[in-house]
Amino acid sequence: MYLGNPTVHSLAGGLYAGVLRRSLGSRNFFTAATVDQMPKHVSSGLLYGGMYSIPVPDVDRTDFLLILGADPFSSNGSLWTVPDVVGRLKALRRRGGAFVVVDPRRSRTAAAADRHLAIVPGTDVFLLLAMVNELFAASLVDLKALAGHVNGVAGVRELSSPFTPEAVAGRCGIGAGEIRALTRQLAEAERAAVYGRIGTTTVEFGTVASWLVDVLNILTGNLDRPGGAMFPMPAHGRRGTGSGKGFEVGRWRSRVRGLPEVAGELPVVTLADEIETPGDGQVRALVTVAGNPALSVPNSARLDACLSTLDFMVSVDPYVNETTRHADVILPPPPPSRRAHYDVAFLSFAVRNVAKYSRPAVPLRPGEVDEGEILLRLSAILAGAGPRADLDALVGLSGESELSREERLLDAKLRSGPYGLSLADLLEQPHGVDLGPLTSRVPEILRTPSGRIELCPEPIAADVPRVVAALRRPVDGLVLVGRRHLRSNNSWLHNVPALVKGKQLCTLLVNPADAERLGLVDGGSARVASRVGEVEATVEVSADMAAGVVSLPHGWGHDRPGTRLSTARAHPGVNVNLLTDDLAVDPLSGTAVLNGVHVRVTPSAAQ
Ligand SMILES: Nc1nc2c(c(=O)[nH]1)N[C@H]1C(S)=C(S)[C@@H](COP(=O)(O)OP(=O)(O)OC[C@H]3O[C@@H](n4cnc5c(=O)[nH]c(N)nc54)[C@H](O)[C@@H]3O)O[C@H]1N2
Ligand SMILES: Nc1nc2c(c(=O)[nH]1)N[C@H]1C(S)=C(S)[C@@H](COP(=O)(O)OP(=O)(O)OC[C@H]3O[C@@H](n4cnc5c(=O)[nH]c(N)nc54)[C@H](O)[C@@H]3O)O[C@H]1N2
Ligand SMILES: [Mo]
Repeated sequence: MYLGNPTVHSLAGGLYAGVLRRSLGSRNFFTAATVDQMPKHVSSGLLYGGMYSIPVPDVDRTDFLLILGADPFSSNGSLWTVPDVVGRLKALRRRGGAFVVVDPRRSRTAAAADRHLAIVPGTDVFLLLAMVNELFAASLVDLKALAGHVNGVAGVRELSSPFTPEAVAGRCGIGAGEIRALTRQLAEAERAAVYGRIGTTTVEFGTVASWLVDVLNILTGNLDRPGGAMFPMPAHGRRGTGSGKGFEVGRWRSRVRGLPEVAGELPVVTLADEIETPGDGQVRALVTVAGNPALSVPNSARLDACLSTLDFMVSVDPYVNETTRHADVILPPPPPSRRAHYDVAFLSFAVRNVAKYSRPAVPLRPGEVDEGEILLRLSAILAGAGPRADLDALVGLSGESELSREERLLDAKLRSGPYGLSLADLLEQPHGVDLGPLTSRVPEILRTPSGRIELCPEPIAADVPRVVAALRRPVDGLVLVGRRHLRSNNSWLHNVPALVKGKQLCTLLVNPADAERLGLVDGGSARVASRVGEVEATVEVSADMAAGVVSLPHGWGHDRPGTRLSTARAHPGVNVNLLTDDLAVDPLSGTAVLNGVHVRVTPSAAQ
């Protein structure tokens, strides 16, 4: 089974993804997390004991924000539900605060920042380690209220010792003086937060970099306090007890490549191996829900080819697209206007604690089946209970109610939640209930056996020698990174005419000096090649791109036969994942390296 990104956008996905997984009863379970945020789950799991304990910048009360590898002006924030992020970051500057963006591209967010630092892709880990090093060297460490709740500070000091600002400057492209100044600005701000996203997770050292983001927040006393990085408390969540079992990875390994399990799933970079390789346990059938791995997974040409060899495939998806064209059966969910919504996933990462539920704006059409019903029937079939099983029983409900099944489940979660709300409360306030600004949660949120934050977890310490070795590796050649655009969302909005008209979105951004040297012209065509494949892309020469780095967005390449996406087909773009490498993974999280991919770029004959 493969669960894709919109699984976390729907109430059905939020309530039933776990039921589906349990019903499958197989270890061949994959999600988009291992091409996305899994490093953050692992670092949070190791630091706090819970993989969903991910702090978010308290943007409305902070004085200084350091953003790495994220472009919230385009993405709207990620693992950081921050409506009107543009307005909120403007307000931060108006009240005298500042924000700095670290990104190899002058993104929309970087252009609006107080400072933009153009880093070499994949090297945030060095910058962050040097900042930790400098905090200790300049005696700027101050845990404030966290003192007494943190183990392992001395261990972190030792791990950071080789990474002086001078040692990393040449490697990450940011001067030692700049690193010192940035560290001081972070440490001396009244209230500050560090935030990292895609450019810090889908990289060679994704877990170590994700961990360092939190280490900086902790060492400056900014974790868990107003204006720092705080843990939301959603209305459907549960308060913790202050300690627990902790978090472990690698409880089992994948059959073919021996990659470790993370959070009960296997890295999606190895799905093709599991389909291709004969033997006991070979994957011969596949369920996809809200996913388009034929475009979204590295070396996707290989996975795409594998999908056509399966004995059976069923997809829950509204489109016949690059992935679902291989399915024997497609089960289409209704569109957002005809479904109920409560944001199970995104309210857990919101900058204010809020709760909001909406019933379907318009009813289902005759014969249409709600996504919740689709997912539960599928679960019942997978579990061997057959298509006519009692679905209420499957989710532990009994008796009659005027509420829908999803409403009953949500009601139960709200009632046992921290605010004692009920569904009726949310129905009474259709615009949402404001539960106030974020509040401090340490130590209640911790689920480590020690009941403390484990700042220097053993699996991470064991990965740092790999970082030390990489420090000595020379920087050479061109590297490829990704980007997002406001008018697009992964692969699934390109069939909407209003969103794809106008300027072409899928272009290869190239720095003017690189273009000149390589003989590329704006609007011309370039051949981009990597270890695994090549594509021909339209060139956009742009001074926003750092020299030595090129950028292509993902989710494009809608030129495959057998899809039914007429609008997308007219604006196909190219699939960047024909270039990304399925052998390149962050070993601690099994997450793909999608940024910092070595490529060769030449003018194409078509030019
Ligand atoms: N090179 C590169 N690759 C990347 C990334 C990158 O930055 N660079 N980003 C990665 C990231 S962060 C992610 S999250 C993944 C995404 O990877 P996927 O989740 O595999 O891909 P999406 O393109 O999001 O496809 C979503 C699918 O869900 C369907 N869909 C839309 N709405 C619904 C719905 O309500 N219900 C159901 N059942 N289906 C729906 C769409 O038709 C589409 O088929 O891609 C990853 N791949
Ligand atoms: N409009 C829109 N919104 C979206 C999406 C979308 O496709 N479109 N996708 C959604 C999804 S699934 C996700 S996961 C989120 C992602 O949310 P973000 O992480 O904010 O995503 P991006 O806009 O891709 O920003 C990533 C930035 O990292 C930079 N970068 C690349 N490599 C590196 C590196 O090595 N170091 C550093 N420091 N920076 C690097 C890129 O240049 C880019 O500007 O967005 C979500 N929101
Ligand atoms: Mo994502």
